[in-house]
Formats: sequence, structure tokens, C-alpha cells
Amino acid sequence: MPYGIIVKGIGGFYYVKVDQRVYECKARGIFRKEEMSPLPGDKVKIAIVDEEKGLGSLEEILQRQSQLIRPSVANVDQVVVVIAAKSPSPDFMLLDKLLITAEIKGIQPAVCINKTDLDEAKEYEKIIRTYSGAGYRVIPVSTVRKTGFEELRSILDQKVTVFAGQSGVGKSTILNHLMDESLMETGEVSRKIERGRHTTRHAELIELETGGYVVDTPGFSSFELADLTYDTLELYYPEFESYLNTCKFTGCSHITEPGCKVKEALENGTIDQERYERYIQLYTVLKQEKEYRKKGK
Ligand SMILES: Nc1nc2c(ncn2[C@@H]2O[C@H](COP(=O)(O)OP(=O)(O)O)[C@@H](O)[C@H]2O)c(=O)[nH]1
Ligand SMILES: [Mg+2]
Ligand SMILES: [Zn+2]
Repeated sequence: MPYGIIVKGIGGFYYVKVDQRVYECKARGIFRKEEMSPLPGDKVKIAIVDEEKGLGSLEEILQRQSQLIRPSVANVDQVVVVIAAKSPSPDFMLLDKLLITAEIKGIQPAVCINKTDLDEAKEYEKIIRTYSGAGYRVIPVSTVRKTGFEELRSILDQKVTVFAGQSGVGKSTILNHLMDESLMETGEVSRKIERGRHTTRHAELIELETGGYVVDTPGFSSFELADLTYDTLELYYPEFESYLNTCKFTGCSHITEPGCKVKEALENGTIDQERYERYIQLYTVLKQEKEYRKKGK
């Protein structure tokens, strides 16, 4: 029986890519009984029902490595969080939260700064310094000037990558551009027709000619920090990593305690002030939430 990957699911049908062919599959009843819902990104085993018509039956779902929700996608290797240099102005709190969400789920994070053409003064270079200083890969692009795409494409190879971020930052435009480039390279026509129907309501894996799959999303603005507590927040800041467990007090919150190495790094400029301030904001909110929950019980 062939193995494939679910590229999308619509109305009870799952479209499974096996090599270069897509089979329209129905799921066996067993998944419903087990309350296991197949997702785009799932690696599956199918039985071919009609080779000529491209029909199959979904027989087995292989173990998931990761799962994102709203929209649901399985086995994501990488999240590229997109912000715009200008218009809309970046929501850095959302950016940090999305990067944390990726870290929690063990998904490789990266930052893409789009619309650099709107920022003649190159103020976005400060964002590059902040986030690459924190340990993230940061890629500036412009779909208008068509710059940065070689570097962006280089991190997509052989991976399943979700594009997340505020609405209006240019996620769909970036994906169309990536697809156009592969279109130009291969002269393939069929894909262009698909583009018009391309919707971000259901997650869909789109295979790039250059290798790898990309997934457009409506934004992931309602991110999930359910697994996160204030006392583990420090683990998801790559720039804190080398200082953890070196502070004077165990369980140091890195906010008010003396002998704090994170604050020392802040004072000598190794850690970015604004990232650190958002850490305090998030820490405070998470701590309050926990206290409300305690009182509620
Ligand atoms: N100036 C400029 N505008 C862009 C760029 N990329 C996208 N846009 C525009 O930004 C708007 C939102 O783009 P869209 O891809 O729908 O954003 P999404 O909501 O993140 O998917 C559209 O009007 C695009 O034409 C860019 O690099 N420069
Ligand atoms: Mg979009
Ligand atoms: Zn500390």
C-alpha cells in the first residue's frame, strides 16, 4: 500500500499526494470511532480504489510529530512569522508569542520582514539586529522589489513550513511569489489556475518546485499558550539560554532579584531592552492568570 501526505481536507475528502499524483480519499470509519481526525500534513497509508480516477481510501495515519491548531496542520517543521516593515506596523508582542508557540511545539522558528520597499530609512534593520541578536533567523524581503527570495527559498527546502502573522503583512503575496518563481522555472501552467481558488480558510499544503511544502494561514492571531506557565516562560527566550541557572537565586524570575545574570546581560546591552520588557509583560499576565485560576478553585 502506498504512503503519502494529506495536502488538504475538504468536506470529508482528503487529498493525498503520493509521489506526484494526488488521490481523492475517503477515510475509513475507524478514524471516526477513534475520534482521530486526519489533518493536512498527516503522513498516511492509502489503498488505491481506482487508479484511473485517482480514488483511494485512507487506511492509516502515521504518528504525528507536531500539531498546530486554528488552522489545524500536522507535522509542521518550521514556522515563518511574517511582519511588515511598515503598514501594518509590527505587532512585536504577537511576534514574540508566535515564536514562543513554535519553540513550545518543537517547531523551528524564523522571522520574515516583508514590505522593506516601504521603509526607505531602513528602520527594519533594528528589527533584524534585535531578533538575530536573540538567536532567530531573520530574512528581509519585498514582494514588490522581489528581493530576499533566494534566502527565503533556501530555508524552505524539504520542509513543511507554515506562514503565520498579522493579517495584511503579505503572507499570501509571498506564497504566490514563491509559486510564481517555481512556475517560471518549470513553465508549468496548471498551477496558475489553482492560484485563483487559493483559499486560506482551510490549511492547504502547497508543494514548491524547489522542494518542500508551504502552508498559508489566515494569521494564527489566536495563538495557543495553553501549555505555558510563567515559571517556564524563560525557556522560550533563546537569548536567555546561556544565563539560566547562573542567577544568584534558583527560580529567579529575572525581574526583581539581585544577582540576576539576565539583567546583567540587559544592562551591558547583550539582551534587547524591548524584548525583555515584553517578557516582563507576558510573565506578569501568565502569573495573574495562574492566580485567578487558583482562586476560582
Ligand atoms: N508595498 C508592499 N506591499 C506589499 C508587499 N507584499 C504584499 N503587499 C501588499 O500587502 C497587502 C496584504 O497582502 P496579503 O498577501 O493579502 O497579506 P496577508 O493577509 O498576510 O496574506 C496587499 O495589498 C499586498 O499587495 C510588499 O513587499 N511591499
Ligand atoms: Mg492571506
Ligand atoms: Zn535571573
